[in-house]
Amino acid sequence: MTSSALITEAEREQFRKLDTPYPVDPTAIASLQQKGHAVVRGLASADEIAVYRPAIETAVLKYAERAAPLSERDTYGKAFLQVPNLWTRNPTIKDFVYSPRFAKVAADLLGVSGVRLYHDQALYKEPGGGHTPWHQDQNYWPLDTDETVTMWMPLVDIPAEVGSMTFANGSHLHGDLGPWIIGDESEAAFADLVARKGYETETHGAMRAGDATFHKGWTLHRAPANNSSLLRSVMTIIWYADGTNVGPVDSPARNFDHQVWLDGKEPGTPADGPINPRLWPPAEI
Ligand SMILES: O=C(O)CCC(=O)C(=O)O
Repeated sequence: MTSSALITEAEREQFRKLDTPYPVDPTAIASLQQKGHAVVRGLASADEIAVYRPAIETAVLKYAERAAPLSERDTYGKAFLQVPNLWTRNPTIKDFVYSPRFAKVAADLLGVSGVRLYHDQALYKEPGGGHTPWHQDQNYWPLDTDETVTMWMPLVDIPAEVGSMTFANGSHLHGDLGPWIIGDESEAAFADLVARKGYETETHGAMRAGDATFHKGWTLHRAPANNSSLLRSVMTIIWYADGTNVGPVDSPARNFDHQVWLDGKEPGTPADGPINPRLWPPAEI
């Protein structure tokens, strides 16, 4: 059974849970730890993606109706349509984001016993969409840990000419590499830093729907422009190690995240607010 149009209600229910285990290859764990990123192929099947993609796509395209034309956006705005915390708005997407399979893979890659949800976001790079500038995610996150990870999963097959992200190997081992949040300045400053420090760069290239890359919060990364006619449909989920405290709120970007994603909880107290559920181990285990 391969065509989404042929999925019965019973099969839809079966694919819905995304709770069957995925044994993580030790080379992927070593790659995440040493290089700061890893690829995990076939983490979700084509049939599973067929269950979730319509719900995610509908939410993103609804948001896109309010977006300015590409030509009127800045570099960050041209990079993608960014729609966060879809799980709070749609029960089907909640099943995807709450997937025990995905959360367990995140915990295994990080080498921790449990993870909490930071947030999800759809990142759809439109045809003609610009490059995603070099940046470090954790500049935005007031979390008192380095044990953070993002899953980046295409919901369509992505050919090499569209491309997936490029990572600077080992950059996560140096923590905060500069104050730049994503934009023209971060692209220029981090491109210069990658060249000066001699970081090797690596991409996992073409990806199938349901493959995923994982990268740590301090890993420098970027993505190429989309010069094709394909809508690059990607869903992401970010987790951090269970037991993490809220970290310093020391920049406007972190102030925003603190209020929106961490319920404004006091720095130094557990990051366990109402929209940061522990997803591995699941509550009943
Ligand atoms: O999707 C992209 O182009 C970039 C994604 C990204 O930067 C991230 O998931 O941290």
